[in-house]
Parts: sequence; structure tokens; C-alpha cells
Amino acid sequence: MKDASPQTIFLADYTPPAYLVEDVHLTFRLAPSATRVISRIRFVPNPDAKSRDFFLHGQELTLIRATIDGAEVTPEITEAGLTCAVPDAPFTWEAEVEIDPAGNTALEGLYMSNGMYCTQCEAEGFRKITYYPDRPDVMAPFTVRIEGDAPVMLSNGNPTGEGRGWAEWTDPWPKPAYLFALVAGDLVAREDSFVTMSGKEVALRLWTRRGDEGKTAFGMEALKKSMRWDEEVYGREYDLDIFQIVAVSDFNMGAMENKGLNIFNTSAVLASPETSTDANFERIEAIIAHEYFHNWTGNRITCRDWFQLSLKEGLTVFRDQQFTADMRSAAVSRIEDVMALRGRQFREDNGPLAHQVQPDSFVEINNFYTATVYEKGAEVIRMLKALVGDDDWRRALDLYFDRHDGQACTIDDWLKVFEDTTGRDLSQFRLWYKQAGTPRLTVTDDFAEGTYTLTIKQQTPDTPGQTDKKPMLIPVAVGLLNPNGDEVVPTRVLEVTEAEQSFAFEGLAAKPIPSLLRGFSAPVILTRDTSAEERAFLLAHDTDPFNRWEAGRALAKDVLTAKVTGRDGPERPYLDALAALLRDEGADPAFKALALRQPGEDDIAQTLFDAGHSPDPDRIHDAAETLKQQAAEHLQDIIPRLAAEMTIDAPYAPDAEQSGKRALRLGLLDLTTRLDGGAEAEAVHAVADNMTLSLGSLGCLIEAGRAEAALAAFHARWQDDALVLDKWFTTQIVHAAPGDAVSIAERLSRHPDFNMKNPNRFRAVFGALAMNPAGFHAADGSGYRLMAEWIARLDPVNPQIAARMTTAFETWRRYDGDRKQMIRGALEGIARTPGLSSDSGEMVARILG
Ligand code: 0A1
Ligand code: ZN
Repeated sequence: MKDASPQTIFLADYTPPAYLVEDVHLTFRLAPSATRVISRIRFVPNPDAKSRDFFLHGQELTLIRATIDGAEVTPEITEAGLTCAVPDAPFTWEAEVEIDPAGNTALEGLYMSNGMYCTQCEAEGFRKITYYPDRPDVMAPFTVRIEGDAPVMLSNGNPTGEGRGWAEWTDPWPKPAYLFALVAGDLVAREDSFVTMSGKEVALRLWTRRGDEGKTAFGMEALKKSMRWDEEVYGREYDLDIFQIVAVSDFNMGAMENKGLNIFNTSAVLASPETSTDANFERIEAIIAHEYFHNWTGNRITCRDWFQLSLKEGLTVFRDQQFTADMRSAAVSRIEDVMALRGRQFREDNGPLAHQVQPDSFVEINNFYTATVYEKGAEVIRMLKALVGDDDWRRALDLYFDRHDGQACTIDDWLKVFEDTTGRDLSQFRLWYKQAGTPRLTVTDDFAEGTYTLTIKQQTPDTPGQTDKKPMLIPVAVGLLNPNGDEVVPTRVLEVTEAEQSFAFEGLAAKPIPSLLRGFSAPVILTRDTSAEERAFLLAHDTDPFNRWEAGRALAKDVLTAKVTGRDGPERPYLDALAALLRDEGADPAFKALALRQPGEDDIAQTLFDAGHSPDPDRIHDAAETLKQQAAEHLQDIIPRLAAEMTIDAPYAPDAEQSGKRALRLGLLDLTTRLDGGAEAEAVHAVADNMTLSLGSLGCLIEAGRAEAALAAFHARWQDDALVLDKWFTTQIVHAAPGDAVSIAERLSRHPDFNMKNPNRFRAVFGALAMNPAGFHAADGSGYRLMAEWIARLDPVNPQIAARMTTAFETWRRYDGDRKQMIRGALEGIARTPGLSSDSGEMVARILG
């Protein structure tokens, strides 16, 4: 939707709302193309306001009538909302508007998905439902009456009445409009209940459309575990009589924490062994926890304005990461979190879209639901916890909940809680929110007369609009090992605060081997001249599991970057170390599987770029393939035996133990495929009775060039299951040979099952293309053209998803002259699209810089 003049909003311009809302009554008369929304809102002047200007947000609404205290008024209406003369005293506003849910393809506000009504209001979707002060610092209790012929009609809070053709819901907890939700349709529920720590029984319902009810058992268990965990770890109890989750097929993001009525993308909640992979199960458990945890960190305590987004998102991601670490393997989940951080956030932070965890300005807030706000935000919180220690962390959180319950807060309020709890001055730490870019740490060491000295230099690179960064407070967890593998100095957190700083360890008999940045204690890029032998030693001996894995990854990166630049690399130490790890019976299969995975091609491209090269995606891909072949040959004695040990006799369970075994089995199958051309993969695929093995072996078959029959059979079997069909689209593109990826994506975009209005399906094709770097960066520019063409086509339908997809181009400055020119051309083409949304417009402008 084209905005007349996209405006930049500044944090510095924040002013309190002129009027506060005492309560809200909404009536919905549902009809697909002409829903009526009648609002009755009690406004009171805000004593803290600087003005008395009355403004209600509203977009794409047809106003039927409006009254103030019962008297008809004629407001002045603009594209953004309305203004009206109002009393300088409490008054009641009533309005009736008409909206068109069926025509709403942007999936923001009230829309229809598969015949069902649903809403998405974060960040600014409520203004497409009715006129309202749609800002998070205006909080009010809501009563909602829904009239229509749907068998099930839901909103936030507790049910307070129902009859033929209507239902009423009341949410007593004051909330901002972005947490409003409504769902209506022919839905079925899995029902359960939960007894809270104070003995209150809460009804639990997980709603799906008919046909999907068999995929809700896992989600319900995950919800109950989340509720218990939040009580046990943070003392947080649920606060309504009922908690509901609804699965919808058309949804822009993963899920949404609407008070008491979470709405989920089907992909983030529905699961069964036949249709979901182990990774799907793990993600679903984490997202259910995330949305549930928002009830306290986000809903009871919300954000004053959208510049504070990381207040709720960074903290809630951190909490869901803690939960996953407790439910599964802490070491494995930490490694996975860091892989995701590096893959998405480091990429963002080192390109034209780099921004602060707390930005100073934005045009379209939807463009700031980013890896930086979420994942780097969570890392900042992890550092804060490391700095204050576990006891003060818990005391600070108790104080935070106590002091700010029911308020709309700022990141400064959050930090103040820690200052008050610990007496520490956190002004330097606060820079983590205000300085964009990934800090670089360079470490050198020295040993003399029993004293080992580490010297750490820090530097944060310039980012768009920000230069001359100040030194930050960086917690660097360090342990020292002696040459026989014993830990001589256990983990200690060094607080780096200066541009350059030395730390001495005294009384050592021999020069130790340092294990630096244990557990990835800070989101930085650390470099130190390290020999291949030392990396292999750490991979074998480090007591910190993260750093064991990190040592293997660093070795693999050294091998790959050397191959690409035509140097000799440490293949031999890498392959020997890998063999030793695979033989190590004490090591967990999940850990072995992670160690076997090579660093991604995009990661290698960034590393080469940082070292002053212009990365060539084809050469990187060839290097990765060659190394895989070498690994397959080097490990061929171990693979069959280890693979046999990974077979599972017990019934399928998506738990950490079984998932780890399957992950290793598939990692080994990937190597075997290099030796047998896919024979074993075919055998595995033929008998696979779960989606993890089925899809994993299918990927191997695609890479071996013998998947035609299997792909056809897979489609035939799963054509009625949208989530599995998404996988069918994605896997063909992700595993395609670079020369074929674009033509396959193009062919699939013409497949009868392709539907650009469904975000999951669009991502299944075009998100997948971006995940095949050598394919997307085809030297003839065809990948860029196809992506740009579809972004421009999607933009008028769903600007949010179109804008997000532009991030495929965010790394453009890394590449050689021709590619750079072609990407620039593609981006400029998008920018010239008539009527381009402000969402995509802002992204393209920022990427071009
Ligand atoms: N708050 C949700 C994420 C979310 C954000 C925006 C959305 O629509 C634009 C939808 C969901 C979360 O963190 O899970
Ligand atoms: Zn969230």
C-alpha cells in the first residue's frame, strides 16, 4: 500500500499521548468483504501530556458514523487517521467503520485465511481495524463482542458470554492495541488444562482448522512445559482463566503473543513425526515458549514505543533460549543459537542494513523485526547476566516485574533495574544498544616467568550513519589448558572496557593454551593467530563444549578459505581431528553432527571479504564440495560403523537424544552419497517412516542427481499437506546444483501449487533461492533478476514479505564488479516500481545506501 509520503519517525521525538484510554468496547459484525466494527472508547486527558491534540490512527477504514458523548461529530480524516475537536475532560467516543477482511492480502489488521477470520496487529495493524491511538503506551482493558455465523469466535481474555450468532470476551488486563486478537471460523480444539503454582486451573485450547487436529499434541505439551518453566525459573504465573493458541495458514511471521490468544503460523505449531522434521519440532517448542513467555515480558510489561522493541524481544528470545537449553542439550542449543546469530545477525550487522539494537529512527517499523533487535538483543541480555551473576540476575528480574508490572517501559528502565540491584554503573554497557556493528577483538599473548598475558584490542567498525565507535564493556570468558589437556585456569570472565587491555595469569608452570570467548560470551568476531595444531588440540581437549566445536569450525574455515584463494590449507589436521572426534565414544552424536557440518558458503564469503578478497560464490561452492569429498574419503572406514550405531529401535520421539542420532546419521549419509552416488540415500528414503530421514535422504538424492522419481512420489503423497509441500519446494532449490537453482525456482514459481499470497509458499521458493548462494549469485545475473521481479510482483500484495525478501541482496557490496552492478540494477528496478510500498522502498534505499 503506497503511503503518500513515508515519514521518518525519531526516538528523540517521543511525546506522551494526549489522551489515555480507560476502557474499550468493540463489536464486530463479521462479513468477508464488509465487516462492521463498532467501537466505544472512554478517553481521559493524560495529565503528563504536552498537548491536547486528539488524534486517532486509522488506515483503509470507511467511517460510517462517529459520536462524542452521544452527539454526532464530523472528524477530519487523512490517510493516517483522524482529528476532531474533543472536550478537555473525560468523554466517550463511539464510531462505526467498515473494513474488507477478504481483500486484505497484506495480512495485517483483520484478514481471512482459508475461510477463517484472523488478526495481526503488531506493530501497527490495529489502525486497520478501527480508529484508535495505536501506540503501545496506551493501555486499556477490552471487551469484545463478535457477531457472525462462524461456529467458533474468539478474542483475548476470558469468555464472558455467548449465544446464537455471538460471543463475548473480556480481557481485564490493560493492554496496548497491538496485542488485540480476534479469530472466527470452523475450528477444532485440542483441550487440556494446567494448574498454576497457586493452584488455579487454566483451560488450554489449541485450535486448528478441521483436518489438522492430529498435529497438536506436541504443541500442547510444549505449552504446558513452558508454563511450568516460567513458574519455576522466574516465578511467573499465568493470569487468565484460559490460554488459547490458533494455527493459521497465512501468516507473515512465526507467531504472535496476543494476550491470552496467541496466533501461530501453522509452520510454527503443527507437528507430527510423519510430516515434521526434528528441527521443526525443536523450533515449534521454542516458539510456543517464546510467545508464552511474552505474557510477562511484553504483555504485562510492554514497550513505551517501538524503539524499545528489543526490551520485549531480546529478553524473550533470551528466555526461550534458556528454556531450550533446559529442555534439551545446553551445549548443542548454544552452538545452534550462535550459528543462527552468525548466519543472520552478523550478516546484517556487517552490511548496509546494520542498525542499533535500539534504533534512533525508522520509516516502517515492520522492517525492524530483525535479527539485530531479536538475536543480538538476546546476546546483550546474556552478557548482562554474565556480568551481574546468576543471583543478581534473578533479583533484578524480580525487581523488574515488581516495579514495572502494568507499565509501558523503556530499555533505560530495564538497565536502571540492574543498576539499582547491583549498584553498578551500566552506562558503558548501554553502548551495546546504541552502537551498531559487530565488534572485532584481536588477541595476542605472551608468556614469561610463569606469567601468561593476554592482550585484547577491541574495535567496532563504522556502520551506516555511525562512525568512531567507543570501546564497549565486553565480557570475555577465558579458560587456560596446559599442553596435556588439563584445565589449569578454569573459566574466568574478563571485563574488557578499553580499546586495548592486558590481563595477566600468574604462577603457571608452562605456556598454556587459551580457550577464548567460551560459550561465545559476547557477540564479537575474535581473531588470534592460531596454528592448526592448536585448533586441533582444542577440538580434542577443550572442556568448554562450545569452544570445542568452535575450534573445529575455525579449522574448517581455514581449509575452505585456503582452497578458494589457492593456498595450502590445514586439510590433514582438520580431517584427522574430525576422525578422532567421530571415534570418540564419549562425545554426543548431536555434537558430532554439528562438528561434521561445514561452515556455510555465505559465512566463507564474508570471511574472504573481511580479508580483502572479492568472494567468488562458484569457487566457494566448489571448495565446499571438494572438502566434502575429501572428508568422505578420509572417513570412509568410520562412517558405516558409526552410521549403524545411529539406528534407533524405539518409536520416534523428537527429543534431543534421538534427534542427535538422526542428525549424525544424515550427516554421514551426506558423505556416503559422495562415495556411492546416492545408493544408500535411496535405501534410506525408501523405508523412512519419519520426515527427518525422508527429507534428509531426499536432499542427498537431489545432490546426487537421482531424485526425479522420489520427488514425484513425494509430491503425490503430500500434495494435500501445505507444510510438507513447502518442504518439497524448498529442498529442490536449496540442494540444486548452482547452475540449475534459478531455473528450478523459476519453474516452481509456475507450478500450480505455487501461491504468492501465502507467505510460507513464497518463502519456500524465494527464501530457498537466497539460501543457495552459488545459485542465487549465478554469474549471468539470472538469480538477481528473478528475485527482483518477484519482489516487485509481491509488493502490492504483501509489502511486509516483499520488504523482508530484499535482504537477499544485503551482501551486494562484497561481490565483484559485474555482480555488484547487476545487483544494483535489480535493486534500482525494484525502487522504480510504480506505487512501491514504503516497506520495500525503505529497505531498498537502505541497502543501496
Ligand atoms: N511479536 C512477535 C513477532 C511478530 C511481529 C510482527 C508481526 O507482524 C508484523 C507478527 C509477529 C514475536 O516476537 O513472536
Ligand atoms: Zn517475540
